Amino acid sequence: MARKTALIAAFVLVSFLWPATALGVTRSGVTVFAGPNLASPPAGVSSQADALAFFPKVATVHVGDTVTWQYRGFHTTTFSGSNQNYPFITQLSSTQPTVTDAAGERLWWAGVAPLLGLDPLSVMPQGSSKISSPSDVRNSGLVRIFQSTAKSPPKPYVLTFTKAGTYRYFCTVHRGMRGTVRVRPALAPVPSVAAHKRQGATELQRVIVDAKQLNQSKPTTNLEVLVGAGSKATGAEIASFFPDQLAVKTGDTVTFRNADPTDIHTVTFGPQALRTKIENNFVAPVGGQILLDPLGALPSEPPSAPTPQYSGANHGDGYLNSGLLVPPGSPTTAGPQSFQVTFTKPGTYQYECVIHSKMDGTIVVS
Ligand SMILES: [Cu+2]
Repeated sequence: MARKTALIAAFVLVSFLWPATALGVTRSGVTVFAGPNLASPPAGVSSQADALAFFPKVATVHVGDTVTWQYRGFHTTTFSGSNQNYPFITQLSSTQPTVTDAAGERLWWAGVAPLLGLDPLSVMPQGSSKISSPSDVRNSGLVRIFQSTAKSPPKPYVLTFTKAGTYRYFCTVHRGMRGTVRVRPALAPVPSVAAHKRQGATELQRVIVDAKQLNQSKPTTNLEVLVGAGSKATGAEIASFFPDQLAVKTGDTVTFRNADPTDIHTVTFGPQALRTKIENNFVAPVGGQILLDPLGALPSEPPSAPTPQYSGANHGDGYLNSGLLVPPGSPTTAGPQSFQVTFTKPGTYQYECVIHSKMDGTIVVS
């Protein structure tokens, strides 16, 4: 008994002499933010700006420490082990159902195009709350984001690192969004929690500088609209059309081009109620799977169709959709990067990206 007391006394004494972290005892762990902390964007930064990055990008902790991820956007924390091929959107084995447009006609994809969904690997949490090797698979999953509301933000993801090593992770939604956890032996020096916070703030400043510059994006011709803007280096993204208002003449063909290397977008014309419905249903659980609404994810015209002519009455109500436009630099097999429309009738036509809220545009045809 006395021996035990002595041991405890020795431990307490050592605890005073050594920083608690050096002994690997519980301490307040590092927090990594997935996405920005821009509750109100700073002056000069668009409210459509986002940061597809982890802050800080590198966390350095001791063996036995925890790292906590907090989500400010549609992101995951995924340690994929040796499987780097983590799909996000996936083609399912069944085909698209019959959907009719406002004119009562079947859209082209029924029974032809594969059903599109989110891959369970990306969506579902995987593994325990401890990780002991960089080859272990752990995933925060997207479920926590789906379950969150404006009033109840996503639950943080907490992992305890039990062995030294360099652990790399990414977001399955935004593959350019990567981070590292360096786990050091108990006595090795590591930056303080406060130093991690400062580093995160410095990295966010770089995003803000980029975001201000990206907001000046301009197409090279006056018949082009840039769909989004982004920087792979910092993860800065502006979910806007550049320009968001374009005046053209009857007969002009406008090219909408994804100029955002960080993300996918759509160009979707149609009445406001339809666009809102597609946006709200874009990702929806159906019978145990999470499916993408074909009205948003697939082009409204079949792949072999010529450049669509837009009169404001297409498909009975003015519906016309690009489908998913992939980021510049994607392999050509990933899908189209741009979408062309010839405007055949004077009018003011609203469109939007059904993936990003308030990513809206107008074409005025005279
Ligand atoms: Cu978008």
